[in-house]
Order: sequence, then C-alpha cells, then structure tokens
Amino acid sequence: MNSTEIIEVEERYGAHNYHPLDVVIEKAAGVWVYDVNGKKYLDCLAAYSAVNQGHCHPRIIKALKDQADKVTLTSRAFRNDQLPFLYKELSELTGYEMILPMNSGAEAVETALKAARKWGYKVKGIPENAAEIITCENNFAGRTISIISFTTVDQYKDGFGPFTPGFKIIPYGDAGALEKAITKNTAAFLVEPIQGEGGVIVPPEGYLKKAYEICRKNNVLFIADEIQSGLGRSGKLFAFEYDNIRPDAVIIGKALSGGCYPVSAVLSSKEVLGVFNPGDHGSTFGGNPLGAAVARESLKVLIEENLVENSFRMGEYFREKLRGIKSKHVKEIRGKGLFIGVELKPEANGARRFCEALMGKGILCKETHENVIRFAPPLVIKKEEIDWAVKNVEEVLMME
Ligand code: IF1
Repeated sequence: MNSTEIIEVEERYGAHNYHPLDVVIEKAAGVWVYDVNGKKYLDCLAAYSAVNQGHCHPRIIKALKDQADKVTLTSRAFRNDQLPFLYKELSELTGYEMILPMNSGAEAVETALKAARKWGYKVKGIPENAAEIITCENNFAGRTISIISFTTVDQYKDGFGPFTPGFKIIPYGDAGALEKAITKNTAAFLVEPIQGEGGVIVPPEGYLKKAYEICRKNNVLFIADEIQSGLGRSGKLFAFEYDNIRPDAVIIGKALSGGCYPVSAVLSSKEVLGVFNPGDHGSTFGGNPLGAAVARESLKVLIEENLVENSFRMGEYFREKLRGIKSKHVKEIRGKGLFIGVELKPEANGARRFCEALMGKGILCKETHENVIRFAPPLVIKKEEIDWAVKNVEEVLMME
C-alpha cells in the first residue's frame, strides 16, 4: 500500500485527535526516518524529545529484546531484578535519593502533584484539602483532567470540565508574581525550566534561581517538569542546571527510555516521596522490568556517548547557522542546546506551511503555538547533518 492508501485507513478508523503531517514512517535509525515510499527525512522533532538517543539505538533495542525474552511484567505485587538498579543508577546520576517510577509523563506529573499535596498536609501542616499548587501560563504537563485543570490553552480544556481545584496560574518568568501568589497553604510550584509547547520559551536569566529561593523561603516545594527539557535536550543533563538550583522534585519521561518504551519517574527525597505508604499510589506497568531495563540502557547511552555535551555544542552551532539566515519571516531564534524555537512574525501566516515545505525538503519539524517552528533533533546529530538541514531551512524561510 502507498502512503495515501495507508492514510485513508487511519482516517477511516482513528479518532481525529491529531492533525499529523502526511508522512507515513516505516522505519528509522539515528536522526533519519524513512517513509513507506523509501523517502528519507531528518527528524527535527525526535518525538517531542523522547528520541534523544536517536531512533532505534542498537544498544537500547538490544536491551529491550534481551529483557523481553526473560520477563516483561511482574506487577508491583512482586519484585523484579531490573527496577532496583534503575533506581540506583538514576540516583547516582542525578543525586536524588528516592524515585517513584511511572509510565507516561502525565502519570509522573500526577504522581508529583499527589506527593506535593500529601507532603503539604503531612509535613508542612496545611489543613486537609486546602493545598494550593502554583503553575505558569502556557504550561504543558499532559492531558489528564487534573493537569488540564491548570492549562491556559482553551482547546486543551474545552468540553472536559468540571476541573480539579487547588491550582493557581501565574505568568511564566515573573518571580515577583510567584512571591505574591504564595499563601500559607501553598504546597508546591510546578514549572518547566524551558517551556516546550509554550513555544520553546527560555525564561529570563536568573528566573529559576529567584523562584527557587522564594520557594525555599516559604517552605514551598520547587518541582521541575523536565519531561521534555531534561535528559540532555537543553545542553545540560537538566535545564534547571543553568541556574545552579536543586529542585525538590524533578519529573522525567520521554528520553528516559530512548523512545523505546513508556517510562517516566519522579526524582525526589525521602521527605517528599516518603509520604507514600504501600497501597497509596501506583500503576500496573509502573516499574516493570522491561521498561526498567530499557531505561537503564538509555541512560547509559546518554552518558557514555556524551550526548549532553553534543547537545550543547551542536545546539550552539545550529542556532548560529540559523541566525545567519536573513529571512523576512523570522522574528526570533531562541533555545538552549538542541531545544530550538524559530518564532515567525505574524505576517508569515503561521508556521504550519513552513513545516509542510520543510517536509518536501526532507526535514520533519512540528509547529508549536501557531508561529514557532521547533527544531529538536536527536542529540546524536552531527555538524554535517546540521549543515545540510540549514541549507534546506534557508530555502524554505526565503519563500514568500
Ligand atoms: C501530546 C505537546 C510537547 C511535556 C511536558 C509533561 C508531558 C509532556 C513538558 C506529558 C508531553 C507531548 C504530549 C504530546 C505532544 C507533546 C507536546 F505538544 F503536547 F505539548 F512535547 F510539547 N510535561 N508532551 O512536553 O507527557 O503524558 O505525553 O508522556 O499530548 O500531543 P506524556
């Protein structure tokens, strides 16, 4: 079947909760994906930073296959020989002493919200059911009803009410707004160190540090959602490192498994994650041995192949080359590491048409918030691949 026929099948049976580009991918390796007609594309989305290690990384695929031949799922009613070592290796890599494993990013965010509330009641002494959690405008933290309860994107909540109470929303990047929003019942501040879906928004210099200090002063948990910005994407292991802070909890997902299996986790302390007693929280697949084996190898690949450093260097190079393009459409080029956003002027009539033109040139990107083209390739990308990409990006950005 050709791609048109395959798309017809998808449109016939699938719910229309996405509007994907009409590229039908059959296989992938490294930074490249191949459609059913054999056409090759440079993947500049990396599945929203879930494929930082590159598509189908041989070491991660081997770990998946080897473990799949042994045991895939035990449930947490029993123990397995992979999860303890994922905990240990994550703790040694990040310095966090306690970990709670889940599957999707949203589940890890929900876990962090529950931990923050319970910590608020049991440790901080907030009156029961009065806990408040502060989040930022233009956040994206997942699609569950509690998480969309604090989204500022109307479409994400349209038709899904009633919503979960207990959330306050403040402008991103404004530490003063955080100070003003905190009350004696505030349990936590949840923030993306770089807002991904918000349009690759890098906060003002020192914002995270100021916000962190305000949280410290008010005994409020600082929780970093690093599901997209983490694990090398920003040119550091975690984007919060640019401000030299140590969040009370860090939420990770996506590239934790190299895009080979849903694995997410909350990294924190005994004081915070210790509020969970047996039976309080969990999930059927959370902490399963297959995901744990894949995540262990994915972390090893990230570190042993120096992908964080490559993200930093190649990100600097990519942004510098993009800044060399003199297109009348470009308003701003921003980002850190290989987390890059090219914001277009309103008169460019939106980023979608540029993404479609880039697809024609063999580059896959995704627009975000109408006017931003996100460039976030796997962290294994090489200089010559960036050179090739920029030549094609320039041709597209010079179009009318
Ligand atoms: C979709 C967006 C990106 C995330 C951050 C938590 C989650 C995500 C910072 C939840 C997930 C994904 C979800 C996916 C598309 C993608 C996305 F466009 F939706 F907003 F990346 F920007 N925190 N982001 O970025 O993790 O439950 O998805 O594993 O829903 O369309 P998840």
